[in-house]
Amino acid sequence: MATVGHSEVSDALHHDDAAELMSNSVVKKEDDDFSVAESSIVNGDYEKDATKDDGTFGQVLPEQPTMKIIERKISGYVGFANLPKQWHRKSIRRGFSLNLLCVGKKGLGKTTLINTLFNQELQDPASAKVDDQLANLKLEDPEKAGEAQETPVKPKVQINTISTTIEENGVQLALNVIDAAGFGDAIDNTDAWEPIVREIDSRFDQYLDAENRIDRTSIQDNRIHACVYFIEPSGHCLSDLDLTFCKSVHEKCNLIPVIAKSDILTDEEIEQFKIVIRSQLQEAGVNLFEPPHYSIDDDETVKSSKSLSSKIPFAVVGSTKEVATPDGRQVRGRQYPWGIIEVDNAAHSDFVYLRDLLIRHYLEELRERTSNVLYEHYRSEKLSSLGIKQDNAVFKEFDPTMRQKEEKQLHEAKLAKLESEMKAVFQQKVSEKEKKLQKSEAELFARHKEMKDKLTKQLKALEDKKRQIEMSMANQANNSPIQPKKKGFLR
Ligand SMILES: Nc1nc2c(ncn2[C@@H]2O[C@H](COP(=O)(O)OP(=O)(O)OP(=O)(O)O)[C@@H](O)[C@H]2O)c(=O)[nH]1
Ligand SMILES: [Mg+2]
Repeated sequence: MATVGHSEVSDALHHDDAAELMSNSVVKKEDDDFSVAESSIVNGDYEKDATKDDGTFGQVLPEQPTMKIIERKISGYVGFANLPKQWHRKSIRRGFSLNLLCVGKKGLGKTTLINTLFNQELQDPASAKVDDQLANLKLEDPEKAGEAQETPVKPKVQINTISTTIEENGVQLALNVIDAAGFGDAIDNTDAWEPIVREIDSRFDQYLDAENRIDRTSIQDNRIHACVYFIEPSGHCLSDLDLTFCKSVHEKCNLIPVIAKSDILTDEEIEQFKIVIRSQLQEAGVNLFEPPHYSIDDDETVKSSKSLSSKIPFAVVGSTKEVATPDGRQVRGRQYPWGIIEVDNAAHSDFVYLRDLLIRHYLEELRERTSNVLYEHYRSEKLSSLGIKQDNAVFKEFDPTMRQKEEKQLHEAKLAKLESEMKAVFQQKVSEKEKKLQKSEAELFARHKEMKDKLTKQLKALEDKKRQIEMSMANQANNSPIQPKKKGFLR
C-alpha cells in the first residue's frame, strides 16, 4: 500500500469519508492502543500491521482493498482558553469608568495630583464655578443700588464633579472626579463629613432606583469607586476631623489615604508619620482598601501587592510640569534649590504605588469591591430599614425536604401550643379552686370569730348579772333591821 501524504489525502477525500472508511476497516481497540494504530495507518504500514497475526490486537483483519485513509486527529482543544481574548475585546468595546472622590483641606494638592495621575489638565471645578459665576453676573440695577443685596447662605462643603473621557492605546476611560470643595475650611468642622456621606449615599440610592426600574438596559454607574483622602503633611498625627471622616466613609467606599505634599517631610519623618497614621486608623477600626490576594496569584504578584500594602498611606508628590535633571533627562517633577523631586521615581515618592493601586493594577478590583461588598451592604441595610425582608417560603415550596422539615416544625409548634393551652387551663382551674377554698376558709374563720365574740359577750353579761345579784343580796343582808327569825324553840 502506498504511503498517503496529508496533502494528497485532503485532496482525495473529505474528512467524513475518511472517518467512515476508518470506522469500517479499523479494528476496535483499547483507547490506549488507539494512537499506536493511528500512527501505523498514517505511516502506510496499515496492511502489514493489521494482518500481522502477532496477537497485538487480538484479531486479524480480512484482506482489505487498497484505500486512501486520512489521519483523523482527535484534538483536545475546545477553545475556552480563548475566553480572556473575548473578554478583552468586549472590554475595549465597552470602555472603562472610574468615579474618584477626592477629599482634603484646601490647597493640599488634590487637583495637581489628579492631573498628575491621569497626565491631563482636568478643569478645576473650583475655577469652573468662578467662570459660571462670571457668566451669570448681571449689571447692577441702579434703582436697587442702595438696597442691601441678599446673598444666599452657601453650604460649607460643595460637591463638584469633573467628567472627562481619556484614551490610551485605544482603551477609553470615562473618568469622573468628585471634589468636596470647602472640606475642613470652616472654623467649626464638626459635621464637614456629612455632605460627603450624603453624596455617596445618594449615588447608591440612584443606582438602587435604577436597578428597580423595569428597563435596566442603561444603568449608569455613578457610585464612588474610590476615595482618595489627603492628609495634611503635619508629621504629627491625624486630626479629629481626619478620623471622623475616615470612620464615616470606610464602609461606603474604598478608602485610600495619602500624605499630601510629602516633599516637605524628610524620609524619617514620613516613616514615623505613616506608623502613627496606621495605628490611629487601626485603633479607630477603619478599613482601608488593600490589594486582594488570590490563590492563583504568582509569587511576583504576591510580592508586589504586599509591597503596595506596606506603603499605605502613600506619601505623594504631584506635578505635571516637566523639569530637566542634571543628567539631561526631562522628567515630571518639582524643582527646588537643593535638587529635583521626580514624580515618577519610586525612590522619591509613593506616587507610582498610588497609580498602581488606583489605575494600573487594581482599578477593576476597586469597582468590583464597590459593587459586590460596599453597595451590597448598603442595599441590604437600606431594604431592611424599609421593612423589606426576603420571604424564603417562596423557595421552600419547590424543595420537598425543606417542605417536609417545615411541616414537621409546624406540627411540633401546634403540639407545643396545645400543651401550653392545656397547662394554662389546668393552672387556671387550680387557682380558681384555691381561691374558692381560701374564701370559704376566710368565711369560716370570720363566722367562728363572730360566734366567739358573741359568746364572750354573753359570758361577760352573765358574769355582770351574777355580780350584781350577789352585790344586791349582800346589801340586803347588811341593811335589814329585823333579824331573821330563827326557827326552833329558842324563840
Ligand atoms: N510642595 C508641593 N506643592 C504642591 C504639591 N502638589 C501641589 N502643590 C502646590 O500646592 C498648591 C495647591 O495645589 P492644588 O492642586 O490647586 O491644591 P487643591 O487641593 O486642589 O486646592 P483647592 O482645590 O483649592 O482645595 C499649588 O501651588 C501647587 O503647585 C506637592 O506635591 N508638593
Ligand atoms: Mg483643587
